[in-house]
Amino acid sequence: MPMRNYLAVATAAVLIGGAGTLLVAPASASPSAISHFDGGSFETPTVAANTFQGLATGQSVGAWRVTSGNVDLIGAGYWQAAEGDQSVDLNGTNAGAVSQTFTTVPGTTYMVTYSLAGNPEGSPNLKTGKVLVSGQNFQDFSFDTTGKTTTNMGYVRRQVTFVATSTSTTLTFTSTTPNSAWGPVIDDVTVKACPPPPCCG
Ligand SMILES: [Ca+2]
Ligand SMILES: [Ca+2]
Repeated sequence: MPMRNYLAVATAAVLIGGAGTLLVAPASASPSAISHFDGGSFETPTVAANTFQGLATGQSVGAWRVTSGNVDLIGAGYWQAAEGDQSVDLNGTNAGAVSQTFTTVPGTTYMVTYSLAGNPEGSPNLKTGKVLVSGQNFQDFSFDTTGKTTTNMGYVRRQVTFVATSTSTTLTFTSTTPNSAWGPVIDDVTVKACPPPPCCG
């Protein structure tokens, strides 16, 4: 078993090395491939079914990072996800935020779409939060959980567009629901570069 693992790692290293050689070839390539937007459905890491995991500031949720307070990563079956199995309660035991930094092309318009609901298990009924782009407030959102349940979350689809001003952009979802363990819920975040106008209907 240990030897098999060793061989697998060695093989992977060789393959990565080969790909690296190809990437290096165009000497004039732009210098900024930090990352691409990823993990918008919050499916990794996998949380045990019918449970959730609290994550504090500085901890990772796949490609995201908790950047203030704390959040809960909700496992399959605990409540309905908008896409896949998992979603995020932006209030862990109190208001939190998740952020992701990804590569962008300055001057290009990007469309962010996401699914929004609220943790139906506690007050207040009206959950509030914000979408920030590189620290600037781009959208206030709210969701009323009146009549919603864990099996009828009532997700709505929202969108925000921004024009990139830098080779990297940080997208943040933050709760503004204070003094509560039951916050806004997000899932299925996508980021797409828009074609030249008119676009992004
Ligand atoms: Ca999901
Ligand atoms: Ca919570």
